[in-house]
Parts: sequence; structure tokens; C-alpha cells
Amino acid sequence: MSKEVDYDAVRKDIAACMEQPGYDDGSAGPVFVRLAWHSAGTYCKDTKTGGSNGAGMRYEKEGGDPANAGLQHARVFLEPVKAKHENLSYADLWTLAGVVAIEEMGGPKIEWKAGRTDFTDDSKVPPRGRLPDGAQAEDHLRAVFGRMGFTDDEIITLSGAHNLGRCHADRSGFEGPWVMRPTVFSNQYYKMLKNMEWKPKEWSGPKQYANDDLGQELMMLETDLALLKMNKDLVHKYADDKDAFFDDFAKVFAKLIELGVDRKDAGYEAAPKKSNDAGAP
Ligand code: ZEM
Repeated sequence: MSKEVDYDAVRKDIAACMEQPGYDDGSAGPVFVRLAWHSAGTYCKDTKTGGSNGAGMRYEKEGGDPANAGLQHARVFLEPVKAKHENLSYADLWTLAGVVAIEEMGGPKIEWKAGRTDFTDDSKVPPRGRLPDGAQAEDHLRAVFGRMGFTDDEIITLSGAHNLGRCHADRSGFEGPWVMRPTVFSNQYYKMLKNMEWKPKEWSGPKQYANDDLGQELMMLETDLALLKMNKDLVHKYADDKDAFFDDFAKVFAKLIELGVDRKDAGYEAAPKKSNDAGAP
């Protein structure tokens, strides 16, 4: 039985199913990126638990975490790709979908390696509550991303993914996109942070920020504005230098989706031991 997967074909199939005319802004790309991120962002470097291996979101324990609300859409969109490539793991599919989506939406090429395996039950699924809360600030970001092994600057770089997609009142409670063209990967998010003034939005929903001149549509979370306090110079650099942002983002996203991946589990160890070696002269 061959275990081979044609990853170039998988990439093409992911790109094709990004097109979803009736969904959000017409693309599943942003929600694929969030699926990849949430699959990996449970990692804890001290206990070596969580991370992108396992595809634990298939189980209620992780999939039902309120932080993951809405990601079932991404998983359903990707189901035909999984069905077509029988030896493809869900954990590889979800991380690759994030990479393909970023590339297809005009972002940088990101290194991606296969070899994640899927849990067969929920015993190794990480506990809920490991993902960040947009209503909090820099101390919280440092605690959550520090647990994964990321620095302040890496948090700022990773947050550039908020160039994509939007908040949904029925998922997170927050509402609206960060930028005007939420299906194009760019450094616009940093320009909005650098050049616009953000004030608490007047509404009955959870605390988020708006800009009067832009109307109430575009938004920032508390955690987005916290980046300016963590390293304003880096936010400004990315606003002015798209290439620098793309280069750094490609590296840090590749690091994110490797968290918790142990290829030894999958039999990817260098040279398999031959049982008849033992005792040979
Ligand atoms: Zn997000 N993110 N995120 N993020 N995110 C949302 C949407 C998206 C935080 C957060 O609370 C939220 C990263 C970091 C952080 C994406 C990618 C990445 C939403 C809206 C919230 C509330 C969810 C909804 O209502 O559908 C917080 C607090 C973060 C800490 C810094 C990182 C890192 C990301 C990838 C590298 C993306 C692509 C979306 C848009 C999803 C969509 O469905 O459009």
C-alpha cells in the first residue's frame, strides 16, 4: 500500500476550493489561515503539548472551544480535498491550506513540510483556553505567545495576518475587517495602525476600536493596538516596507505551523532499523 500523497495536486485542490462566492468576501482563504493558526497556536513549549500535529479540532474537546467558533466552515470547505487524497492527514491539510491561502492571496511563499499525523482519539488533545483573547493587552499576548516560544517582535509579525478576513459577531462577538481589501495579503494592517487614530467603538458589543473617518466598518482589537506598545518601530517599519514584512512573516508562519510536530511519530526517522541487523557479523 502506498502512503504517497501528491502535494502539488493537493495545493491545486485547496486553491480551487478557496473560491466560495456566497461566503464572507467571496473567499475561504482568510478562514483557512485562521484554521492553520489555531491548529498550531495551542502549543506549549514546556510540556510539549498542543501544536499543529494531531488535528484535534475534529474532536469536541478542541473543536468546541469557543475560541474556535466558525472554523468548522474552513474544515467543511476542505473536506472534499481530504476525501480525494486518502493518505493526506487532516493536520497536514489544515496547515497547508493556510500556506496555500496566503500565497494565493498575494502573500509570500512559505516553507511547509509534510509529516503530521492525526490523533485517533481525544486523549492527547490540549486543554481549552490556550488561544489569545482579543479583548486583552500586551501582558496576555506575551503569556500566550511566550508559551509557544515566540518573542515580542514575532508576535507583531504574526499579527500581520489580520490583513486578512474579518471578525464575525456570531463567532467572536467582534465585528468587521481590519482593512479595506480583506482577501489580499499586504502590509495595509500596519499602515492602519501607524496612520489612523483608533477610538473605542460606541456600541453594545465587546470592546473594539473604530476610526471616525473610516466609518464604523473597519476595526482594531485591543491586542492589535497593544503591538504599538510592544515595539512601535517595528509596526512602523512594516507599514513602510512591505518586503521586510513579507520576508519576516514567511519565516515566522513556517515556525508556527511546525510547533508540536514530531516526525519520529510518523516513521520519518532517518534510517529505519532493520531487524535482521541484530547479531549480524
Ligand atoms: Zn486572529 N482573530 N488573532 N490571528 N485571525 C480573528 C480573525 C482572524 C486574535 C483574535 O482574537 C482574532 C492571529 C492572532 C490573533 C487571523 C489570523 C491570525 C478574530 C475574529 C479574532 C477575534 C474571529 C471571528 O469572529 O471570526 C488575537 C487576539 C490574536 C493575538 C495576537 C494570528 C497569529 C494569525 C495568523 C498568523 C485571520 C486570518 C482571521 C480572519 C478569519 C476570518 O474568518 O476571516
